[in-house]
Amino acid sequence: MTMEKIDVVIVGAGFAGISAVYKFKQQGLKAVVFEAGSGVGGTWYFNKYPGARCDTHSMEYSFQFSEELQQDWEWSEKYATQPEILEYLNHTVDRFNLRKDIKLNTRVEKAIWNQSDSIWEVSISSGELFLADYLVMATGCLSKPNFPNINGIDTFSGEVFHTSRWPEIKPDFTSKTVGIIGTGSSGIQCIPIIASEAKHLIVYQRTPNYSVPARNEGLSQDFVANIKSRYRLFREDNYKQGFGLNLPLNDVSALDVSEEERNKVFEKQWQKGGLGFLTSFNDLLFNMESNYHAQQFIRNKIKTLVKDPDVAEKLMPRTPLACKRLCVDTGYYETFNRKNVELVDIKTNPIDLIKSNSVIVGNQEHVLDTLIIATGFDAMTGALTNIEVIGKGGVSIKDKWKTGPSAYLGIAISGFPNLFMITGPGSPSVLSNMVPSIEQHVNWISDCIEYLRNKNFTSIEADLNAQKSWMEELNEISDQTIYPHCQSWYLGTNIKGKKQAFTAYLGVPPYIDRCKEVVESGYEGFSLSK
Ligand code: N01
Repeated sequence: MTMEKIDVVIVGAGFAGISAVYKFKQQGLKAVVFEAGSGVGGTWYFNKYPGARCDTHSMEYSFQFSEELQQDWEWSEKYATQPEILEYLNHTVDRFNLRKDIKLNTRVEKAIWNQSDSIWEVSISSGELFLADYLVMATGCLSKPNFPNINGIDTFSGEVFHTSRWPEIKPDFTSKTVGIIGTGSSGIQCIPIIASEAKHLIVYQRTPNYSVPARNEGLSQDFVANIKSRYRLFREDNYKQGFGLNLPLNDVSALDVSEEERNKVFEKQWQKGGLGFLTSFNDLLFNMESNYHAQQFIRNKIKTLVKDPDVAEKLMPRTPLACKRLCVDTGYYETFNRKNVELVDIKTNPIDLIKSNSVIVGNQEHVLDTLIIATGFDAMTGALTNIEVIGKGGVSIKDKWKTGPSAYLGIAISGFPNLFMITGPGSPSVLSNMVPSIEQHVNWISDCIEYLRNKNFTSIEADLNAQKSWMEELNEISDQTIYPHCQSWYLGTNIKGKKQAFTAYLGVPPYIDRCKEVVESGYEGFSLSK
C-alpha cells in the first residue's frame, strides 16, 4: 500500500475545495483534493436538472481571491445557469493550474486521527493511504441527496432521476407522462421547464412553498462595468449586510406602516424579483405578525396568478415565510394554468404505493413513464457524517453528532484536532452568500495553519466549553427568529431519525467580527499543542 505524506487533504472540489487548494498552494503547502465526482464543481457538477441556476446574483456568487479573474470573467445573466457556473469553475481550475492537484472519481472513505503523531490517516477509494497534518472538509452544506422512503419506490421500472444526481445526457420528456415529488427550490426551478416539454406532468406536493419571481435578465455592459470599476468595495459593502448579500434592508418594521404602504413596498420587491423580498422590512424574520403580512401578500399573488381557485388554494403555503428556504422562480405558479399540469396534494392524501409503472394515491392510479425525485438533501451535516471521520478516543463525527451537530465557529469540532470545516454547521453558511463565506473560511484556515507552523504547534483543537457556548449563542439568536417554527432542512426534520437542530449562525457581520476576535486573542476557545 502506498502511503504519501502531505500537508493538507481537502475533501470535495466544489467552490470550497477549489478556493482552498488555490490558497494553500499559494502559501506553499502541499495539498491534494479528493473528489467523488467525475468532474469538478461539487453541487454544481451534480445538480444538472433543467432550469438549475443560482438565485444569488452572479456578480456576487463568484470568487474574489483573484482581481484578474473577477475582472476577466463575463457573467451573461443576473442569475447564472448551472452550465455557466460549472464552466466558470472549470475555467478557474485551469487558469490557476489546479487540475493536477484534484483527484476525481476518488472518495475519501475514512480518516483517522493519530494522536501520538498528530496526523490524519486518510484512506481513499483506490486503496491508497495519505498522511496529512490537516484535514479540510469542503464537503458542502447541500450535497448528500435525500431519497424518499416511499413504499414500492424501488420497484418503479420507468426512468427515475433525482434532481441532485441528474444524468449527463439530457433526458427527453417529449410525449412522456412525468411525475415529480418535491416542491422546494429544485422542484420549483425544473417544474416549469419539464411542463413545457412533457406530454403530462403530475406534481406531487407535500408542503407548498413560497416563491418569488426571479425576473432574470441579461447583464448590461454598463451594469457590469460599474460593478467592476469598484469590485473590491462592492464586495466589502455586501459583506456588511446581514446575509452578506447586496440586499439593502428597509430598516422599518412592517408594523410601523399602513397596510397600503406595506403592500406598496412588497409589490416593489415582487416586481424587482429575487430574495430581496426578505429585506422589504427589518422584522420579517423576527416578528410573526410582520411575517404574516408578507405571507398574505404572496398568497394573494398566488390567487391572482393561478386561474383555478382550488389549485391556487392548494399552492398557498401556511407556514411562516422563509422558515423553509424562500424559493425564486420563473413562471412557477403560472405553470399550474397549463392543461398538461396536474397538482396532487400528498399531504392530505399521501402516496400509498409506487408500482412498476404508476403511483397510487388513495383510489387514484397515475401511470407514469418517468419519476423525478426533487426531495433535496441531508443538509448541513449529511456529507460530513457520510464519511467515517474518527477523532480522539476513536469517536466518529457521526457518533458525536447523534445528539445534534456541535462545532466551534462552524469551523472546528472538539475531539477532532487539525480538522477544519468550510461553512460547517455553526457558521452563517446557508444564511449567507456561500462563495464569500467559503473564502472567509479558507482565509481563516490558511492563516491558522500559518500561525501553527510559525509557532511550531503540531495541533489545534476546539475546546468543548467554547463549542458549547458557541452553539448556545447560535440558538439564542435563531430562537428569536421564525426559523424554528416549521419543518425544514434547516432543522434537519426532512431526514428520518436526525436530531432536530438549527445550525446556521444568523448575521454575517457579527460572525466575521467573532472570527477575527478569536484570532486576535491568540485562538481563544482552542487548545494549541506542541
Ligand atoms: O430540497 P428541499 P431542494 N415525500 O428540501 C419534499 C438549495 N438550492 O433540492 O417540505 C414527499 O428544499 C419536501 O416536502 P416537505 C436551496 O438552499 C438552491 O428543492 O418536506 N415529498 C419539499 O417539497 C434549497 O432550499 C437553488 O413537506 C417529500 C421537497 O421534497 C436547498 O438547496 C436551487 C419527501 C424538498 O425540498 C434544497 O432544495 C436548488 C417525501 N418523502 C436548491 N421528502 C438555487 O440557488 C421530501 N419531500 C436556486
